[in-house]
Parts: sequence; C-alpha cells; structure tokens
Amino acid sequence: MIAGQHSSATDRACASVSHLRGGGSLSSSMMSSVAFLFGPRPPERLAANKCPSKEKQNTCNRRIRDQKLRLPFWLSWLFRPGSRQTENFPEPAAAVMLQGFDWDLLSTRNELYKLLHKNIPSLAAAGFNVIWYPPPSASADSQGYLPGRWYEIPHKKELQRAIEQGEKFGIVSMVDVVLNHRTGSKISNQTFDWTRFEQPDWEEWAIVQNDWKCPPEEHLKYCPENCTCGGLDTGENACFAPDIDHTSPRVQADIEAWLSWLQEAIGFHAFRFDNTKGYSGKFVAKYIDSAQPYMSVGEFFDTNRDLLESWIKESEGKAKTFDFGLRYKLKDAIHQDDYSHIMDTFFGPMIWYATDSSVSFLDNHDTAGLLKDRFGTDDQIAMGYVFILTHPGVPCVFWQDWFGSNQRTIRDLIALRQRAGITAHSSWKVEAATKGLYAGYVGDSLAVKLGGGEWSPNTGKATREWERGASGKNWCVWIRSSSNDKDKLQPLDGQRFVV
Ligand SMILES: [Ca+2]
Repeated sequence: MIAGQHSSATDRACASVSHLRGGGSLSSSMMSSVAFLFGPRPPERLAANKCPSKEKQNTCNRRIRDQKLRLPFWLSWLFRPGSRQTENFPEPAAAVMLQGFDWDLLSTRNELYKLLHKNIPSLAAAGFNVIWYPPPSASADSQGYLPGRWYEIPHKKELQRAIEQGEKFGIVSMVDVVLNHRTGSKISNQTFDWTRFEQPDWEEWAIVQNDWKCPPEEHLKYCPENCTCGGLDTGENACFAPDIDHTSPRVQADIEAWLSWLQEAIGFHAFRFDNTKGYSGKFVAKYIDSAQPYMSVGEFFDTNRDLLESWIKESEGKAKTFDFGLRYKLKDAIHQDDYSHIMDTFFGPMIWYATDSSVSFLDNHDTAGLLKDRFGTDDQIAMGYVFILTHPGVPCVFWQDWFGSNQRTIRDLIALRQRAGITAHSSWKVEAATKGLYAGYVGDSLAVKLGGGEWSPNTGKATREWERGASGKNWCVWIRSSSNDKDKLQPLDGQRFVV
C-alpha cells in the first residue's frame, strides 16, 4: 500500500475525523527545516532481488553465495566485498563490549564523540573490541531514541572521526538502531498529526493501524480508523511515537537501505536493535540477512525464558540479546550474599539456556538513568564484573563503570579473560552457589569465587595448580598455572597483575 493509493473519498473522510483530534504532541523542533545532505533512496529502486547500485549488487551476490555455502554469519561478513579495514577485528565470540555513553552524555553528542575518539587507544589497550554508540540520527528528543530523519546525522564529522580511530585500533563500532517507532517531520493533511516522515519519505501508510497514543489520549491512534494505515503491529506498541509497520515491503526496503548506508557511508559494523519487543524478531533476522553486520544484539527487556527463547527463535539466532536475567539475579545474589539466585534457570541468566545469545551487563543508560536502578556500590559493582568478565556470553561494560573507581579491576579482569581464552561460548561449571559463596570454573583455565565463604581450586591438590590472578573484597579469580605466562605478568600491590 502506498501513499498514492489514497482515494479522495478516504482523504475527505479521514480529514473529517481528524480535525476533532487536535494537533500533534511532539516537539516543535521537528518543524525545523534542515537541508537534506543525504536524500533517501527511491524505494522502488530497492525492491527485493534488485541490486540498483554496485554496493547493493555486492550485497545480493554475497547473500546468494552464503545461502549456497551456508557460511557462518561472521565468516561471510569478514570476507565481504569492500569491507573497510576489518582485518584487525577479532572473531565475535571474543568480543568485549563497552557501552560508549550514559544517559547524560546522550544530549552532548559533540563532546561524547570527541571523548570516545580521545579514549580509543586506551580502550583498545584495555582489551575492548566493540563500542556501542547511541542512535545517531536527528531525533525529537535530545537523547536520540525518538529518531526522525534517519539520514540526518548531527555531528557527523566527529562521529566518523571516532569510528575511524576505532578501526585503526581494531575496535568495531556498533550503532544503536531504533526501528520500532519513528517521529514525523511534518503534520499530515490526512491525519492532522505528525505522520509525514522525511529521509526516507513516508506517510501514514508506513505506520501500524493499531498505533495507540499515551494517556490521556490512550483512546486515540496516530492514524485514525478511516485513514489508510499499514498492517497490525507485530509487537508491542510504543505510545509515545508512531510505530513502524514492518510488514510493509517498502518499509523493509528502506530499513535495509539505511542499515547499509550506516555501514558503508558512516562506518558502523555492528547493530544494537532498540526495543525488540516492539516488532517481530523475524524482521530483525531479515535485516541482518541483508546487512550482514559483524555482530548484532537486541534489547528484549525481559527475564522470562519462554519469551526470550521465543524471540531468539523468531530472529533465527542471528542477533544476541541482553541478558537481563543475569543482571537482575546477579544483583540479588550480591546484595543478599546469597548466590543461589544465580541458579534460577527460568528468570535467571541466559547463559544457562542460551549461552551463545547472551550479552551480559550490569547497568546501561536506562537502569542507571531514568530507572535509577544502579547495580550497587563500587564493591558490589566490582563483584558483578568479576562474574560477567570471567563467564561466557559477550560482556558489556557500562560507560560510568569504566570511568569510575573500578577501572583497574575491570582492566585486570578483561586481561585475565583474554589470557585464559574465555569466549562467549566457554563452558561453565558451578562448584557452589549458596549463602555466602559462589564458586565455579570457566573453560579450562579460570576459577572464580564470590562471597566471604572459604573456597580454593587448589584445595586437596598435591601441587599448586592454580595461581591467583586478581582479587578484591569478597572475590578472587584464579588462572591455571599452565595458562599463566609469567614473563608477561607484572605483580601489582601483591595481589593483582596486568597483562
Ligand atoms: Ca510496535
């Protein structure tokens, strides 16, 4: 369904209802007119199985080849035609992520991008190899989570400078893509609401038909009943902005074109899909098939195993997802000094049942921002990182934690993880998870203890097989002696070392 298919009768009927509804509620900043530096690609040129440009032709050829060969996703990405300076990037299972922002920094992008550029060398030296950037497009809010003109990138020069610096140091730049909803640039003469979108240009045909607004207008839709809207939402509704209709082939083509542009024109190599409860995971799989990023992670804000497994299945396992179960159970365990919480295999860590899909974290811009639900004190945060930086899953360090008092601990733990060869897929064996003690082995080379209880991997052994790698208040990490290249280990304060 396209805008040109509106009948004049529909338009009149639509307008007759719409005039009763009042004006839009979005920021007046959306009315500002800014010159288009990058016009949207005509959607008809990007129809399925069409390859209108050289880059798109390459993408199509690659997809066909990979389907025939059934190559692993990351492998086909590595050898894709025209990839930029990607030979320094590690295999994705070895990724250690940094969330490159917090809530407050979102509204000062210019400074954030400069800060990232400045810190790239030290972040690379610390072992980070993926940095998650915030949504880059022009947005109705100052944080970027109400994007409007997708191709308008504020402070683009500074952003690209940071990304290019990352590439030089082997760091993958992950872009946060908000695809559940979008804010219009102009008021529609169909809906009398903010449903005219620019870059790419859409009308109300591109938003879902059951697109309810927030209280006190929860009984109203962005697109009234007798207007020509898209299909039904395939996920949850975001009441604060029009929800995108992902069932529309034209919407799908425009999303794929934009994701390709973010890679080829801006330099991103990985995706973080915002609010993946908002639309079916099958579309995430489709977009990843088209873009073939280095890595993807979805934000499915839930701890329910059934729901998470369902989303992973829908998205065909092509995107990882943040491990909210681990975050909340680990927080409970450390706060209550009761590590049995970690053993919850339904509302607990995804690394129990979907290890390959887990991106572990303690805090993010939401929990530490508007939710005001910080993981804990500095000591509790250190214990949290002891767990996620030694265990399987892809660990993601929060910006405030890296620039806080635990930086040295985090750096030592990343060094231990990488020296021991721990990856997203490493095996994990729990020795104790009780009141006052968590103890376990990860892979063949790390042993970990949390809590004040007594435990050592050397207990009962004739020889001292395990060396203490790092330790702090109520935690200790050991590395198997054979994994410990002592020539490269420099003792620090008698307890810790850096590599
Ligand atoms: Ca939705």
